[in-house]
Amino acid sequence: MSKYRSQIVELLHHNQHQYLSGQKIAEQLMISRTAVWKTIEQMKQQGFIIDSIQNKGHKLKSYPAEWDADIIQLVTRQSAYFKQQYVFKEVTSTQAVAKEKVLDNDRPFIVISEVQTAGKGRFNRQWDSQGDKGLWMSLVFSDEIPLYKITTFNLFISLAVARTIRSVSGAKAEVKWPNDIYINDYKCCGFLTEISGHANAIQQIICGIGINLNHQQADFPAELQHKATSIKEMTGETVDRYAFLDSLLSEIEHAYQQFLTHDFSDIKAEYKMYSNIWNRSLQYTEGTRKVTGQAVDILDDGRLVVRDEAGSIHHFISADIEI
Ligand code: BT5
Repeated sequence: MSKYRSQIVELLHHNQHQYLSGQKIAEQLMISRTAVWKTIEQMKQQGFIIDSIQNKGHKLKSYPAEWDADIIQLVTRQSAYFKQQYVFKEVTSTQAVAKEKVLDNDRPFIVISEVQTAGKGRFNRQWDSQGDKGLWMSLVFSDEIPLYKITTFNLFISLAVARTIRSVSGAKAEVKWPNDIYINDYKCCGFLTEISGHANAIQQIICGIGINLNHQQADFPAELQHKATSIKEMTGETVDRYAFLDSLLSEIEHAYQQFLTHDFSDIKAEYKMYSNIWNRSLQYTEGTRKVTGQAVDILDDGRLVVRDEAGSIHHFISADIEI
């Protein structure tokens, strides 16, 4: 791969509204015009759509369908928090890779993969993660956090994901307590939070997020077709993965700072407005406990309060809810 690729990607990325001449690129990077031309030809072969017109120059029209490490680096470079990213074509699970990397990395980082061959949900369930359709990523947060706070982490993050989907696509994304995002009662995102630390405090949070961006219904395996959706399926518009990632990271960073410095009670009113479980009778399962009833509140520590059909009150830490 050309050693000038990342610099040329950056120049074209920042000048998408205009043609940049080979001469200008060569001068800016202090390289030969032949090197520019060769690199651009290589990029085209790798899936970049670049309009090249003689005497006018080159204009980037669209990105490769697969995640491109150079563009991810440009997007994540805006991040005030995550300073390192690992981009893969295929892994078993970004969560598994993040857990390996956390052993010798005490700074916040991101793991993204095009495909996961063994993406996982909670309790070792499977997460369907096909190539070039979604965003499969693990975020590693690295701060000393008192143990009692962790029960509200998912609530802050889910609000950030729902806000991003709404602002980028206009789709009415709703939070399904404790760790899913739904659109029109179909699941389009799930996440999984794991922690490492010692007896009194958490040192790292490894948060795996899966978001269906550009699937069509037929792309989902049969068993998911009646319950999964993607943003594109709901809006009809293809989601620009890089713009989405950019917005998502800034929403998540903002939510994470809020999580560190505020209590859940400060965002509870907004969280409740984004939530899709109120005023409906649903089935709640936690371990062997099954309750049918209506959610009536969320406590400040993140526990859900459900009133069953006989009027008794139940508290849940992390139930599965059938919608
Ligand atoms: C979750 O678990 O929803 C957490 C999913 C986390 C996935 C991310 S992707 C990046 C990172 N790396 C990983 O390996 N995992 C994380 P849970 O609440 O247990 O829901 C799992 C259930 O969701 C499955 O049993 C299916 O019914 C359903 N499901 C599986 N794949 C789906 C998909 N792509 N879209 C919607 N629903 C899906």
